[in-house]
Amino acid sequence: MPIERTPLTRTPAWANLAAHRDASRGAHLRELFAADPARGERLVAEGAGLYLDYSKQRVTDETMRLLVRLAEERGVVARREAMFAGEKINVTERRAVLHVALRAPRTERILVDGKDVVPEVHAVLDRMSDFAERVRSGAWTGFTGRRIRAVVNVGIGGSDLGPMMAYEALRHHATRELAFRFVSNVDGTDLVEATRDLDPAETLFIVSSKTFTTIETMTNAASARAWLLAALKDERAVARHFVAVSTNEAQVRRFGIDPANMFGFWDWVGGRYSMDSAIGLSTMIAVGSEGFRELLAGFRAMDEHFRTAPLDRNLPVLVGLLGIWNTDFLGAATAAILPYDQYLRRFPAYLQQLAMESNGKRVTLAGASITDYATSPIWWGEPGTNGQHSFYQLLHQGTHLVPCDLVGFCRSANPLGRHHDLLVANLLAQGEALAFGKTAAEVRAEGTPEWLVPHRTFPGNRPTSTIFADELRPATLGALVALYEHAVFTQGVIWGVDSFDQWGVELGKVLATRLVAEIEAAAEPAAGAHDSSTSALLRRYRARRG
Ligand code: G6Q
Repeated sequence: MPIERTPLTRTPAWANLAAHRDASRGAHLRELFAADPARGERLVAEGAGLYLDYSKQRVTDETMRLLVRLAEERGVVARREAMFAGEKINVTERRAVLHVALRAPRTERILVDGKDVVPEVHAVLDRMSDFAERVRSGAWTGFTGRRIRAVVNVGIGGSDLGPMMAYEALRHHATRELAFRFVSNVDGTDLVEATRDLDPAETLFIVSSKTFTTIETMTNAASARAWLLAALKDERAVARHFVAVSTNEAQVRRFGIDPANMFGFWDWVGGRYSMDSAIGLSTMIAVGSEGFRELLAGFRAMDEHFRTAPLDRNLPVLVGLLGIWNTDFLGAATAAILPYDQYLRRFPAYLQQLAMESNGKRVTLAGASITDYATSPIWWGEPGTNGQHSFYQLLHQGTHLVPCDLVGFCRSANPLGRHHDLLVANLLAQGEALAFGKTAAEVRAEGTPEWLVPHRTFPGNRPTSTIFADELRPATLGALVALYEHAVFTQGVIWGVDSFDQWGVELGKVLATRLVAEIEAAAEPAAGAHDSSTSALLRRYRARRG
């Protein structure tokens, strides 16, 4: 059982940060920039092709020094090394946490329980490459000999959000010869709509499930199988139209998928950290083996940066620490991710799982309740500029403090007239407006009537970070995802939680299993089986479901 360390809020660094916050309360970003003309060039860091400008965060050099001290006191470096060394840092599940091994070069050695896992990683990657290229070229055909035209990934949570986000993000680099669909919800609508216009003879299903027991995925996969067989009327068709990505060979076999068509991974890859494992098979089919390897190289570049850059210039550490500052010292309950790139439109959904399932915890590694500090903020977001015409009002003038990460690219994948300049102008303008606002004096100077002045005033002092990269390529996406993976890791170490378990999703699953039995049973549910609200809803549903 892990031994409790000094409680976070009793560490010297935490106390110093709280005192520093109290002493510097009121310093507005307007003043910070006015007092320090070089601020916008100094409070920046670069790594793995990403440029981070955090000068519009409400921090000073002293804040950063104290935050780095906090990372040191909390043992971020030792924990990082333990992760890279394959130690079982997921303590509640007694597992190593080695998504970094998924992007390690062939020459590296990473031991788990005395066994080097790198050769296995590359063996799977090579099999994936072979399969992906056969699907792309048309060499892999469906049961009737027709080439595959549509790839449907069936998975949920970590087995869906990563591949779905990556496909959207890399669409520009993806083959247009194939359609890609992602089915996750147990709501039959998801599968029905995804397959409605597809031809079963030309459709390949990738059943992605680490455990191969997840109710949503198994239900969707069974219905997909029935859809296929209704058209092709031969059980042997399953072998040509279904492949599996899983760690559970026995279950894959039971489903009827030939283990020769199974791509494996390992218990040391967490679901939300698995988009660069075989779970990325759909991504590889979309962007090709080379594109996927470029994606891995981007992840790897950020891993190397995370491992070697000094803490005060280390992007994931900085992003993690700024999040702690905003959440725990400035009281921000949420954080927004605002990608100024349409291809990243599902990145907020991906990041929600990564951050909130990892650090949405209320006990420490040793099981002590966390009562005097906040853990993960609520992440949300939409791509710019769309959000500007909806919720940005609250960001600028609402009563909540919402730190934002603005993500943008210097070159567009689809240069079209002035579009990209307009897009980037908006990104820059929002960062500026959020930081500096518009004072009442400025509003008055425009001749605004006095009664309207408060409405037109922008307080500013709203913190943002800007993440800029040259262009959105597979390597950039890898670096961006790894940036947030390691930022979430850094925060988890500081908050003292297990970032790699997810016990919080269990209870609902157990209760749903019981409820589905009660919904489908002939007999009325026993009186008192549930609270009065659930019982009444259950009775109403049974009476009306038709
Ligand atoms: C992620 C979670 C969770 C998981 C899904 C799917 O970290 O563990 O989102 O990925 O529940 O699980 P399977 O891949 O086992 O179907």
